[in-house]
This record gives sequence, C-alpha cells and structure tokens, in this order.
Amino acid sequence: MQIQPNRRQFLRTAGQGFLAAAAIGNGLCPTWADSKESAGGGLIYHTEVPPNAEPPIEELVKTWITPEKFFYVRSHAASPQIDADQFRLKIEGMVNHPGEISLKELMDKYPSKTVIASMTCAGNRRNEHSAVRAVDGVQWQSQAIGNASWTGIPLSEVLKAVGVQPDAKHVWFEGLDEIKKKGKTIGFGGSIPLSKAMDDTEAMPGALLTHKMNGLPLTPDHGYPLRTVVPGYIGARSVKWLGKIVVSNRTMPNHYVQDAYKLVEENTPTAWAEAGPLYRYPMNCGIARIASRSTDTQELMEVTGYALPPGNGRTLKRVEVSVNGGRSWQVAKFEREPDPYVWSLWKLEIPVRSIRGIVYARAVDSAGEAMPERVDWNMKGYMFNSWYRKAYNLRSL
Ligand SMILES: Nc1nc2c(c(=O)[nH]1)N[C@H]1C(S)=C(S)[C@@H](COP(=O)(O)O)O[C@H]1N2
Ligand SMILES: [Mo]
Repeated sequence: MQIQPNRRQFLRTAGQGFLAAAAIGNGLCPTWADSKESAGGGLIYHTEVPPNAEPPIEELVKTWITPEKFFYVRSHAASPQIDADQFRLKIEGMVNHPGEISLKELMDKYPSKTVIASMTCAGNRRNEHSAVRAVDGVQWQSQAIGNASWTGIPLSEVLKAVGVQPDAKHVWFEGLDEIKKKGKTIGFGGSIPLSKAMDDTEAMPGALLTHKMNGLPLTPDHGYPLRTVVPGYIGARSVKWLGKIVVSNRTMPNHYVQDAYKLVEENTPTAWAEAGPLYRYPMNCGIARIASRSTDTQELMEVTGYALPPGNGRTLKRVEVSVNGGRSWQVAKFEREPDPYVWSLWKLEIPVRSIRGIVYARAVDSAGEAMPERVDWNMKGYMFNSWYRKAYNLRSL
C-alpha cells in the first residue's frame, strides 16, 4: 500500500507522553482533528499497515449515515484481496449439512435484507483510558464508530437451512486475513452465542451475512466480499472477509475470543481465563463541536455530537449536557427519533456563560440508566464510556 500524504494523514500518538495523551480530544490543545489539513475529508491513519483509521469528528457527525470514506477502519492485518468468483463460504461443526457455498449461490438462495445499524470498536475512546494509565494498541479517539446500511442474509436463515444440532451453543466466524501471532499465522476470529444468531426481529436480524455497505459491495478494507454484522455487539464480532462459520457447543478458541476483547484489570493467565468474552457495546457519546453564535439579544454556544444507545436493544431517552461540571444538565435535541442499535446526532444551544470552560455530555437510555461519571481502567482499554468531556475557548474559535 502506498502512503499518500494528501489522502492519508497520520496521527502522531506514539511517544507523546502522559500530558499530551491526557489532553487529546478534550480540546485543551490543538489536535489533528482541529487542523486545516484534515478538514478536506477522508480518514486519519493511526497505522497504514494494517489499516487503522478514524475520521475527524466534525466530519463524522455531518451525516446520520456515515459515508464509506468517513467510516473507521480497524484491521489486525493487511486487507486480503479476495476473488469473489472463487470465493466459497464454509459451514462446519454441529450442523446436519456441512459444506460450502459460493457468494452467488448464497445470494440466489436466500433473500437479502437491508438494515441500518451502528458499529463501534470496543477500543473507541481508548486514548482516555491511556490518559489514566497507558494502554497498548491503537489510540482511538472517539471516532471508532459509524452508522451504515448493511445488506445481507440473516445468519439464522442459513443456520436453519443447514440444520443446527441440539447441543450447539455458539457460532464461530473465521476471517480470511492472515495475522501473525506468536510465530503462527491465524485468521481473525469472533464468536457469538447461537441464541443471538437466531434472535431476529422484523426490524433487526441477530446477525447478518453482509455483502453490501450503504448500497455498494463492501470495499476491501471493510471485508469484501462477505462479513458478519452483529447489531448491538462490539465491532470485533462483525468478522470481515468471512471464510468459515463453525457451529459449536463452546466459544471459539481463536486468540481474539480467548485472549483479547475481555475486561481484565491484571495481566495474569487466571484473570484472562476467568473473564468472559465481551459482546454488547455500552452506551456512549461524543461531543464534536462547540461553537458560538450571536443573535440580536445574546451570544449562544452551540454544542453538537453523537450518542449510541446500549447494545442491549434499549433506545436513547435523552442526551444531557452540563457546563458546570455535572451539577446540572440540559437536554439536547435529537436530529431524529432514536431507534435501537443506531446512533443519534444531537445539538444543544445555550447562552454563553463563560468564554472558556468545559462541556460534559452523557446519554441516558430508555430504562433511565445514564453513562457513568467514571469507568474502571482495564488492561486493553476497552469500553470507555464515561461522561464525554471537551474543553472550549470561544476566543480562539
Ligand atoms: N477478519 C477481520 N475481521 C474484523 C477485524 C479484523 O482485524 N479482521 N477487526 C474487527 C474489529 S476489532 C472491528 S472494530 C471491526 C471494524 O470494522 P470496519 O473496519 O469495517 O470498521 O471489524 C472487526 N472484524
Ligand atoms: Mo474493534
């Protein structure tokens, strides 16, 4: 892959030290997201190979559906180039009719469904965990999230057709990418409970064997020709370049199910063995912009951002914004009626009380649960979802 500086800008996150890390994303110092260079569009790359990139937050919240060019990319190895004509999806394990199926057969045999669902990486906002105590891995800001339409075949349809055996409990997904791990080459793997795979509603399948994103074939970076999309689950369960499905009575032995994507606070084999795999993502939000606007009578501060409902199927009830450190909160306006599994864009206009300060945002779900003020640190820096904090200085805007 060629580095093209105009389209692919790099984040300088390595070696910035604690102070820089603490300031990232809270507006205390200018970051790449504020730079003119990045305003033209496209993603900003943390690493080029493998591709790990997120959009500038101002671009991300411009549209409810995230265009592919602003949809984050998170990959553990280079994107494999797969010939869709030669491609066969294998189905094995505790099924009555194991075998393989071409993409064409899959699409001819089963009707496709299109749904809109948000996807987010478990590592979204990792830089805020790192500000507490350094965490390895891609230092995501708050844009490892996107909302797209996905077209594909509900996994449940295929499982019904191949006949799942009675003791089966999990469905494994294996990617065709080649990741070097401890001297071996492995495909990225994710597994989900069989019950989730079968949990379709009229509006949302439990899991979708996806071949189109926003109405177009998947791009190589997003899993061409086939990936899973698992609404409500962390992005890691939406396996790209899907090559094999295995039905089993246990979770997948793959590294990315057993030794990653778990909440572990001390790095011991026992702690890793005891923790269960992460599935649902937590409710979250981000502030994209704080700007001022004058009317005839007053100065207004306009705050915009996104919010994601929790992956358990609840909707967002409201997004709240505080300009006094969380002592009182004002309710933001949603751009559209919230739905489960999809994010909402929001906006709030409030009279300016001070030129400089800190704005907090938090989301509240339909059961009345709010995003927490603080979250516990964990080894891998997953699931950061405390109140979103952004500093502003209206004089410098
Ligand atoms: N085969 C494969 N699938 C994968 C990954 C990967 O590295 N390889 N990364 C996962 C992770 S951690 C996330 S967050 C999502 C990101 O999907 P995207 O790159 O389309 O945004 O893909 C998931 N599926
Ligand atoms: Mo992820």
